[in-house]
Amino acid sequence: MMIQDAYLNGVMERVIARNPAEPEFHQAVREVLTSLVPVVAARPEYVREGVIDCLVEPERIIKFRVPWVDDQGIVQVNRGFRVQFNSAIGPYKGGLRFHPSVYEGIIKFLGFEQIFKNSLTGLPIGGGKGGSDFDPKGKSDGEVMRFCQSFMTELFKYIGPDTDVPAGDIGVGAREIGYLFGHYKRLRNEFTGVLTGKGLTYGGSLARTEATGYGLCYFTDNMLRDHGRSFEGATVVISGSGNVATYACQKATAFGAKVVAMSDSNGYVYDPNGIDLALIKRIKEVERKRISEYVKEKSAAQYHEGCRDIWQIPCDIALPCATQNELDGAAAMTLIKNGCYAVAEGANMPCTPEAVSALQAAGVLFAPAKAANAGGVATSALEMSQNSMRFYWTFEEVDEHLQRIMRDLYHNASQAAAQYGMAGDLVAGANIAGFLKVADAMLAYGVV
Ligand code: NDP
Ligand code: 2IT
Repeated sequence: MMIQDAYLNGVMERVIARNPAEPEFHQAVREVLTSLVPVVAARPEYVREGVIDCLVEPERIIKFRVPWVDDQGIVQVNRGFRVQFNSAIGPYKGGLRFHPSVYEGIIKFLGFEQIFKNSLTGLPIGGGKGGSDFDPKGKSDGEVMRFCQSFMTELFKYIGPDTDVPAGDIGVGAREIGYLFGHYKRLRNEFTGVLTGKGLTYGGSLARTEATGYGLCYFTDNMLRDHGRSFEGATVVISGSGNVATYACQKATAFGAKVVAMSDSNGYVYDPNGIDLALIKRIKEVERKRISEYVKEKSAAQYHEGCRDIWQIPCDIALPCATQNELDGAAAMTLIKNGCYAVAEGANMPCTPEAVSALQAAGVLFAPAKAANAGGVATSALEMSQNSMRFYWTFEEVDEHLQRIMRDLYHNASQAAAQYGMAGDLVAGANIAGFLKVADAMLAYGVV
């Protein structure tokens, strides 16, 4: 699909030529460039000064070998990445993903998205992302520890509390952050806030664990209320059963909704009585087992093999919280047919471009990931603030900041969309509002 501006279309063609075989990165860039068509018309200096050409090229990419020894004494070799995409408005900030599907294109797409998301939070954080093709599933704690230590043995050279501050993402939770932080501290002989999502005994922030899922529901609540709706009494389907999905389920339920389905990469559970979140947490967080275990203890619930069919369950609100491109055009048509009136992205880029177009064309309220899941990284930035102060806020204080950040973010994205002639289009609004702050900082620096 052509972008309706010759200059932006040329940028897109160069991105494809320079980054071959990285479809997720192309997808993320195309969406942003498409949103920028009215911006370059109104502000030609961004084109003249090369801001957009710089924006699509990472400042730095670090790629490294990660050797480690498994429980059988056999040497395993994985690949590690850190993409330091843009530091115009603050130190690089973004999570680490450990999943077998990770390659450079995935980390680039996530790092690119992170630039705009972090800008939207209103806090001083640049964009970065990292990870590895290591699969923590089925590994012992000792194997995960040895992998994390080897990963940090290389990564520590490139990060720091004022340079680059990683955090968690898929496959990286409290356990992995503990091993990574402990090793960084040992290598540098320094106790600094170099990672976020830390445990509460060693510098973590209250409410960071809950923040992405809670923030997603705060954002969605603002969007729903702006259109005369609410979570109260709504039926909700949530994909995934990890960090984001779990706390989205908790907050949606607290807002009066009934969550009837959740999933993992193998399949989904449907519980007409409403998901028992304590049971999900026990299975996924404590026992690290498959979600299919749920139906062994819940006779009214059903398990279906295959996670993608979760969107066939009728719902009012859908919250995709698992992974990229998990909700395609056909799934969007099914949601529309079943009367779904809102979709909010908890995962990064979970809806394909075809799904987004179909949902928007049908008048379904659509909250894009950059805006809707920004509560996680925003609270990471609050963790950095607390580390700098060497002081901690209460859960309620952090949660209040988070609620205000998500409310402001919703209004900023809405207003930017309206200002550029696309009222109601939060995809365009989030891309434009996120872009403007970063682009103006880049303009101020000149060519750097
Ligand atoms: P977790 O590792 O805690 O959970 C991931 C969940 O998604 C699991 O249920 C997992 O199932 C499922 N999943 C992973 N890969 C696939 C796949 N290829 N197909 C189907 N299901 C899959 O990760 P998070 O909850 O942290 O992250 C979920 C999403 O949210 C990601 O897109 C992430 O980038 C995004 N995100 C996370 C933030 C955070 O603060 N953690 C912040 C903002 C966005 P299984 O157990 O079977 O692997
Ligand atoms: O996608 C994301 O925003 C995250 N995984 C969280 C990043 C962070 O630095 O907290």
